Amino acid sequence: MTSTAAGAGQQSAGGATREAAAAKQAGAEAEAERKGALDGGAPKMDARASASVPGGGSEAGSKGSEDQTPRADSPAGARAAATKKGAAAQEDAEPACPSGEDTLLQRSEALWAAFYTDELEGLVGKPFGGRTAKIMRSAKREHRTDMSARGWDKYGHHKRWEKVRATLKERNLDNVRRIHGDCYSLERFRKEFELPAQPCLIHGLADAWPARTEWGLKRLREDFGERKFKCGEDDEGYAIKVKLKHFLRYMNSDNEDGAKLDDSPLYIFDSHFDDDRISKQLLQEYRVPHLFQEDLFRHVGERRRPPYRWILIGSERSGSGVHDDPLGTSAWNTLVRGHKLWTLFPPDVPRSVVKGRSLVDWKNEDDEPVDWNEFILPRILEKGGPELRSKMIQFIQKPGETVFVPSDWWHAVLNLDTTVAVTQNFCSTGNFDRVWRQTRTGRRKMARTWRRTLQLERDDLAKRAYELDKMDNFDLDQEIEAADERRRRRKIAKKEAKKRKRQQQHKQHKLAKKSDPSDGNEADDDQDDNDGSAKDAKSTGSSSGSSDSESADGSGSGSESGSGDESDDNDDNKTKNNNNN
Ligand SMILES: O=C(O)CCC(=O)C(=O)O
Repeated sequence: MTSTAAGAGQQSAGGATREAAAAKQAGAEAEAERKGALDGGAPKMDARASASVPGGGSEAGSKGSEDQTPRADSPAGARAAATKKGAAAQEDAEPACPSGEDTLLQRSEALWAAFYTDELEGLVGKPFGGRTAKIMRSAKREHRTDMSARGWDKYGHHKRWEKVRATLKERNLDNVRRIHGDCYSLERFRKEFELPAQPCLIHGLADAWPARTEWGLKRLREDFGERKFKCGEDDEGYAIKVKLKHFLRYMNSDNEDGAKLDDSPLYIFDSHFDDDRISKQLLQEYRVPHLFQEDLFRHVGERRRPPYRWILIGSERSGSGVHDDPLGTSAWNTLVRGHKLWTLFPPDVPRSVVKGRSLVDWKNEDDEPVDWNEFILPRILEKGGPELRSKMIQFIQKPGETVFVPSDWWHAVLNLDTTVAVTQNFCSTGNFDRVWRQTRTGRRKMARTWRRTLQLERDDLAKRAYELDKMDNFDLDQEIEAADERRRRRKIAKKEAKKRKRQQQHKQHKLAKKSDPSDGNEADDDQDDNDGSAKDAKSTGSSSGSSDSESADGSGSGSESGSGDESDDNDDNKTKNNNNN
C-alpha cells in the first residue's frame, strides 16, 4: 500500500485525523452526520418523491405554468403545505429555514477533514491483476495515446499527494454562497441565483435520496459490477467502457497498473442512463431536486436531446479539467461520497486565461486536473493579479451537498478522495436565452426541432427564440442550408482528394514497374485497399492485442454526440468531458 492509501486508511480506521483531533467537538458532529448517512440514517425517499424520479419524466413548470410555490414533494414544500392553510399567497409560501442555518452552513475548516474515509478499504474483492489489469491497461492506452500505459505515474503525484491535498485545503478560499434547499422555492432560487447566474452550494437537497445510503462502492459493485461504464474517451471521442467490477479493482490497487499510483486516474463519467435495467435502478435512487425540475430540452425528445445526466465515480486526483458546459446549459452536481475541490470563474474571463496552457512547462508537466490545481492555477492567479483572484470562487463540496453551476461559468473539479456523484445539465426559463443562442449554432437541426416542439408546449419560449434570432439577425433555416451545402462540398472535396491520391499512387506503381519489370503483381492493388482498412481498424478503437471479450470497449457505441445529424464545427457538440477538455 502506498503512503497515500495508508494515510487515508488510518483516517478511516482510526476515525480521527490530526485536524479532527484539533476540532474534536466539530469532528464528532461530522462523524455522527457521516454515520447517519452511511448506516442508513438518511430517510428513504417518500412515495411522492419517487413518483418523480429522474426517469419518470416529471417536470414542474411545463406548458408555461411554472409552479411558483415550493414543490409539495420537497421537504420544504411538505412543511409549507402542512402549516399553511388554504391558498396562501406565493410570497408567504416561503418555508421556514432550518434553525441556525448560518452557523450550520458555515462549517469550520477542520470539519470536512473529519470526513475523510477511504471506502475502498472496505471493498474486499478479487485482487487486481491478470485479466483485470490487462483490461485497465488497454483502457489507459486508448485514453492517453500519448503515454505508455505503464507511465501513468511518471510525474510522481502519488508520492506527494498528502502534502498537496493539505496545501490545496489551506489554499481553498471557501468563498461560495451556501444556502439550504429548504429555504428556497423555485421562484426565489431563480431570482437570486439562476437569473443573475450566481453559483452556490446547496445543502439538504439529497437528504431523502436512497443514493445517500445505497451508493457505497460495495453495494454498487454487488448490483452493478457486471455493467460497463464509460471511464474515458479515445482520440476520436469514442467512449472507453469497462465493467464496474474491473474499475473498482483498479481504484483499489496500488500495484503498477492501479489508480493509487496513477498521477491522474481514469474517472467514470457515464451518461448512458437510458435503456438498461441498471440505469433504471440508478435513476430510482436519486431525484431531480425541486430547484431544477424545469428541463426544456425534454421537448426535443429523449432520443434526440443531448446527453444530460451522468454518474461519476473517481479516485483521489481524478477530476474534470477547467471547462464550461455544453450549449450554455447550467448544471447541478450532488456529491454522494467523498470530497471535491471546486474552482469557478465567471464567463467574462477568457478561455485562454483559465486554461493557462501557456503557463505549463510541457517538458516536465502535464495539464491534468491535478496539475492544474497544483501548479497551473497559482500561476494563472499570479499573472491575473488581484482582479482575477477576486473573481474566483473556490470551495470543498462534501457528501450530500449540491453545487449549482450557472451557464457558461468555467469550472474545474478535483476529487480529493474516493467520490461518487451525480450531475445533470439543464435548460430552463432562467438560462433559455444563452442556451438557445448556443444551440442554434452548435446543434442547428436539433434547434429547429426544439423550436417546433416548443411552439406546442411553450409558445412563449418559441416566440422568444424567434425574437432572439431577429435581434441577432440570425436565420436558422438559412444556416442549416448553408451548413448542408458546406458538408456536401467537404464530402466531394474529400472524395476527389482520395481519387487524386489513388491516381498518383497508380502512376508511381506504373513508373516503378517500368524501371523494374520483375516487380509487378497483384499485391500492388492490395496496397491501395489497405490504406482504407487500416484506418477503419484504427477508428474502431478496439483494444489492441486482447482476445478478451471484456477488454476496454472503445467500439464507439458510447459516442455521445447526440443525434449525429450534424457534425457542426462547434465545440459545443462535445459532451461534458472528464479530464482534459
Ligand atoms: O468532476 C466533477 O464532478 C465535475 C463535473 C463537471 O464539471 C461537469 O459535469 O461539467
